[in-house]
Amino acid sequence: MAIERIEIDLVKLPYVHFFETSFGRSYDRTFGLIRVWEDGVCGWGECVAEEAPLYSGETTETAWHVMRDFLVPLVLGKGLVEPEDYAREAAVFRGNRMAKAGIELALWDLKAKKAGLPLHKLYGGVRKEIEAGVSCGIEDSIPELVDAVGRYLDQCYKRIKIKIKPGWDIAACAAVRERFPDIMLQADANGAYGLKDMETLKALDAFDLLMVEQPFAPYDLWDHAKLQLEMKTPLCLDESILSLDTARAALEMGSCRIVNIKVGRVGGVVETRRIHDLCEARGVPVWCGGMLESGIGRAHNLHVATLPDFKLPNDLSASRRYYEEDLIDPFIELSGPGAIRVPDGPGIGVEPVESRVSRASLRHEAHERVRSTFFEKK
Ligand code: OSB
Ligand code: MG
Repeated sequence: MAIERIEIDLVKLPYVHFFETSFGRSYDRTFGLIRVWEDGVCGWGECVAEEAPLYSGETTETAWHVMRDFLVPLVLGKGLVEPEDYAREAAVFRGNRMAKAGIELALWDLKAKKAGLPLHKLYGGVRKEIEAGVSCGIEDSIPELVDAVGRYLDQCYKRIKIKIKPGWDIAACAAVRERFPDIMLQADANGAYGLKDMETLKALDAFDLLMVEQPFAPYDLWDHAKLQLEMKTPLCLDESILSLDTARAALEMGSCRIVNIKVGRVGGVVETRRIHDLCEARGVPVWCGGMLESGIGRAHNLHVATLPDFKLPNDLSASRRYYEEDLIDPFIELSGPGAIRVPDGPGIGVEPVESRVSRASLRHEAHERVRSTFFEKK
């Protein structure tokens, strides 16, 4: 069989509360949704590229362009169905990993649905519940941050991550740690620091953090290695880890002791599993990062986080932490203190609600299987 039809949507959802990082503040999220159809069965994927090229060089519009003009024709033109075949063929195109991952995720969901299995079974996952965590943005004041952390703890989250940037770091960590001496706490800089900030970063050792995430720029593995030598807190890399090769370089250079894996950032589940297996073999724990996904991307993340080396709490929270009305039914909720049960239905195991998707959609395209001269020339 072959994929007969691919639909792509550009969707916009408002956040329940603004989300601010060292990149700036946002009030809503625009992202891609992908549907692949084979024989009446639909696989769903989410493309996590953001509106502006801040976290990554990709944007919603570059991802749309790459999906529509290269990846969709590749799948339809070559009759690809298997996610591994697609990943191998899509690798001829450089970069654009979030665009690649969005389509690969849809193919994984389809494959699992055809097999009647939840994705975590297909992946060889080892747990029924994953450890949840919440990522707290920068607030207008430190008391507001401490209050926000307190509310998440009241909702039974067990691991809190706070965003830091120059001028919102030591005081923020000190205030949260003073009010909540025993919680699992970590900090994420999204690459906002440079070598001149070594002393500030070293001072974070005082707050008993689980890790400090991505202090320096994505390409800067070398300076992370220098900083890690001088800090007792483990460094974790997020933006730097783009592929198996960058993960291997980071581990061999000593740039981090923990790896954040995001399926979108590394280009799909095939590459995710390669990175996971490398880290596991080298005794380096990983955890699943988030991109404020809707329930569709979030459900995909839940399944990925069942792999054995996902040993630290993930940036995976309930639907209501992000959105008033998530796109799926039922919403994702905590199943117990600091935990989320992984859905057990076929594929992602949650139902996207088509009416909510079309209400949130800014743009929709459907592409049918036609002969592609672009690929026939090769
Ligand atoms: O650095 O982990 C990050 C959101 C958008 C872009 C980058 C990051 C984040 C988050 C949100 O921290 C994590 C989540 O989805 O809960
Ligand atoms: Mg991060």
